[in-house]
Amino acid sequence: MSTIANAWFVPIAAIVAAFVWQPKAATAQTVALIEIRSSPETEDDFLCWSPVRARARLSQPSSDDLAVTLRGAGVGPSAGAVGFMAGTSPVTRANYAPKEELQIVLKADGSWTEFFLMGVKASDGGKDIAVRAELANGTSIGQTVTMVRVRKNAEHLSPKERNNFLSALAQWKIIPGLARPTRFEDFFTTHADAFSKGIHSAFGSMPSNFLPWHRAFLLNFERELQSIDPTISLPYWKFDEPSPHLFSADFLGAKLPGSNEVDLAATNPIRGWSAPSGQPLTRARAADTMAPMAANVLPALACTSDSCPDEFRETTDKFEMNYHNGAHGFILGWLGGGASPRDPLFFLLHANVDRGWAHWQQVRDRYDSASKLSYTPEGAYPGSVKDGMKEGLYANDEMWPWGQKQGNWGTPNTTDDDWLPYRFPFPSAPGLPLSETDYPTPAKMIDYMGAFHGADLGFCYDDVHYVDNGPSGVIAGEQ
Ligand SMILES: [Cu+2]
Repeated sequence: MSTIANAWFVPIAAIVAAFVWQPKAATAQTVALIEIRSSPETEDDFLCWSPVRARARLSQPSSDDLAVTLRGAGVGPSAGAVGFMAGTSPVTRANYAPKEELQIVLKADGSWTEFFLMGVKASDGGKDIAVRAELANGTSIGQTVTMVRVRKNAEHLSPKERNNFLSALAQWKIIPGLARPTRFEDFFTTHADAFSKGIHSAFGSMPSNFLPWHRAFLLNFERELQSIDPTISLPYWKFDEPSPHLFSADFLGAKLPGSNEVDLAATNPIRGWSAPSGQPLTRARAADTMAPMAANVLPALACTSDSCPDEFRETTDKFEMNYHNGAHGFILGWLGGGASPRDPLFFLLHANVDRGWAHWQQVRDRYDSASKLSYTPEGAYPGSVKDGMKEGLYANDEMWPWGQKQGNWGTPNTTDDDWLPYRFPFPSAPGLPLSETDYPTPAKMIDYMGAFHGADLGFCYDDVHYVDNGPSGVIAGEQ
């Protein structure tokens, strides 16, 4: 009688399956909503390597929960990629383990199910990844798009990325004779004033906030470029390698033979780049075929747990005096003196110095700003200059020009109390920390990936990942 029993069993099973697998949630009216950084805005849907909170829900209540698989689908062969982690308890560097896909249950009552999302492969100049909720049969019932927006080696930018960057930069091109200074000129003036207040420690033996101040300065610059085009990230000039693409007429310019002038192609958006006086951009040396200071630079920018300095103090001195000064001194021209931030290469040079700091932080695990291994001086300015250090240098101090206070700032070993008369409101970015009222301190700049405090600042480098093994740590398949 087993045949009869089986004949009955199959249709019953089919009816049960139909009941279970065709809940109202799968009908045309009900879709899955996915929010990155747990907000409905899409302006904040940009990722770096850091895990960010995300969530999904059914668009309307249903009779049953619905199991879906979250998966990232790149558009095109050079698209970026994302990883997923389950749950709501914070992801740390110790438990970081992104998966290619994640099964979650969308609740029948339409409430949110939380998870974590992180970049595992950089995007190519735009939002090129769809994060989808798929049914068991592969049908997508909802998606949102995102970009893994990371700072890349300028030498390897795609034509699209290069053009996006140059086109935004061109909006700040100085037009000689124009009465109103451009935003680029504001950056130049600010750096010049900061220089005179001791932002570079070359004036004495005291520690300086050179690294965190420039990290904030670069982020300020990058966020304002992103307000022109949100797909932009600041590229870096990897100055220990030849960079013929970067130093070409189609990018930041090729030095003309026998002259210090820089050739920019007729189609280059920044063609005509000049000082307010009309003086054209000048560089004394070309970095297209040779690697400046390769022997000197490489050990610091690619140091290992054996060769990286242990403490911040030694690290910052090396980065500033040896590598940063060396790179400026190699190119010369505008980069060799006080006009240096008038050459856009300044920002790419400093991005590489900052990347070197980020690499050191990664190798040594130096994200805890309360430790003098990560930064010194720790704590906040004690209200005394007996130790020769002033407000603005300590980990928890506000830094000019972004804080509420002005002047008497960061000048070691002097009684100078000049007050600088203006401040920059730090530009806010959708969904990210730092703003006009949440101004940068050294401590906030140190933990830029949120490795210690949990909130990333919205930038990262292509080869400095959230954990040492980086995207190669992605585990294929379901969790
Ligand atoms: Cu510099």
